[in-house]
Amino acid sequence: MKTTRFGVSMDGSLLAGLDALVRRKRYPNRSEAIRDLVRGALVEREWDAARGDVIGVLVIVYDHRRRELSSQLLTREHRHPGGILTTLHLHLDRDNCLETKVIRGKPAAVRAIADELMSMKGVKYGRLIPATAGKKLR
Ligand code: NI
Repeated sequence: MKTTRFGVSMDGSLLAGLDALVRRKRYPNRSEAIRDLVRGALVEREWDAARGDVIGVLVIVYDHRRRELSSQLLTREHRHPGGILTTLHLHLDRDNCLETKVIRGKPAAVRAIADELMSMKGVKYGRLIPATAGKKLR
């Protein structure tokens, strides 16, 4: 495939941020960093536009001492028996638990399940990572 060069303009602070990213992630150059960012954005777009099932990985951190949160999470998860394929639970410290959940379904349904869990009181951090193999899942 032919590679095309093109100019990119950005202000100084954004460029400083890009250079910091290049150093931190050890990219060989700015071009590779920009290519990676574009690929990441395209994966997410492809994921959202998919007609079939997609996979999302949800990461949440919550305070397990928060009253009933663990059982409320379980109750909600049981409403989506086919959606949440697996959960990994890690006791982060005395108070906090980290869970990753692999969710499968139509893009909007996966986002809805993730939003439902992330928005619960006591969930301190939540992030959904769209995952794709770059083609339709069977
Ligand atoms: Ni725990």
